[in-house]
Amino acid sequence: MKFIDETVISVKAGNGGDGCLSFRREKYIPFGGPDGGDGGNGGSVIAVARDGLNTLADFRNQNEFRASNGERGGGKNKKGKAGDNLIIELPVGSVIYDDESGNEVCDLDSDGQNIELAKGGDFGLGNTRFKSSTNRAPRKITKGTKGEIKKYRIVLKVLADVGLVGLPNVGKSSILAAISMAKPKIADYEFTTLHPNLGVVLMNEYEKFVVADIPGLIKGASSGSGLGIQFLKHISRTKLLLHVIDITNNNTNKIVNDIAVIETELKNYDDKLYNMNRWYVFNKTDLFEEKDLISLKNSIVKNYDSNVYFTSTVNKKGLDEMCSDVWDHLRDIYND
Ligand SMILES: Nc1nc2c(ncn2[C@@H]2O[C@H](COP(=O)(O)OP(=O)(O)OP(=O)(O)O)[C@@H](O)[C@H]2O)c(=O)[nH]1
Ligand SMILES: [Mg+2]
Repeated sequence: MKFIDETVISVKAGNGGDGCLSFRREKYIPFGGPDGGDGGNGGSVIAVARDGLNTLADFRNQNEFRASNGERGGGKNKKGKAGDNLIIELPVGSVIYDDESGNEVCDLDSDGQNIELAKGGDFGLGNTRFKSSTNRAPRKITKGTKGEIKKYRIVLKVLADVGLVGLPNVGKSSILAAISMAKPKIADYEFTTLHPNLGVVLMNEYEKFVVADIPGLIKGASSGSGLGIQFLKHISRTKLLLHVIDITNNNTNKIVNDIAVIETELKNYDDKLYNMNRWYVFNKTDLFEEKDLISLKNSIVKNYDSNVYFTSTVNKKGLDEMCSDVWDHLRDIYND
């Protein structure tokens, strides 16, 4: 399944119009002075982010865009008409990369945000501009400059509804794999996940939500430890965080401390992310005898006042209930 839409576009800005070489020709004035006007600027190509667009599909048919050239200047000091800018509308969430260098040029993440992709050429000067006391009949003009030609790769980030966060090795990717069709790498060591993974959770034929699994965070991640916290940006626009905790060690103090580590890192990243709805997912319950699990649940749950789930990706316990609550929660938000 492909979640990320991608396209390459070529853009060409308009050339600036040349300056005009002209002299006044009027009855009874034999040696009219210079009257060549300036050219017009070339049009630029500009990308604008628009809410309501959600794919890059339109670009499959058209991937070359040209803004119009500026016109040449005219006699009687007439200025050439400027070329029109060409506006390309992109969905919010489009990230624009320079196709040659691979560098990110812009992340269009709000409606109306815009960026110039190719700058129109500057106008050339007409010969009137070169008139001076020593040269009353200049034959000099300048040409308009060329519009920029560029190539960009545009990647549309699919926005996840839900983000999975937690320490490394707690089972985030395993949960994503268990509830969606995604096939993230899963292994028994820390930092298995190096890049965010997305998965679609199908509730029924028509209803689904998108979950993002990001690399594990550790203490000090906000000051660069481990893989850092830059991946949090991928979940900063989700509606709900699922904080996954490994309960293998069966030690309430350790579990409470582990939770605090992640909460500190979220807070250090951004208050908005920290204050987002966050539910707790205590994972790896299959490693427990039923009675031990019950006493652990009793000692943990009282510490937290948001939703709490006890799950296992081995026997799939707790996951259906969690997904169904997530779906109800998202529906409430989106239907508002
Ligand atoms: N027994 C048991 N093991 C699990 C469960 N969920 C995950 N694991 C194991 O825990 C280990 C880590 O799982 P991952 O899904 O890679 O963990 P992660 O949180 O994505 O780890 P990072 O990507 O490194 O942050 C793997 O060996 C999984 O098989 C579970 O419910 N029960
Ligand atoms: Mg992982």
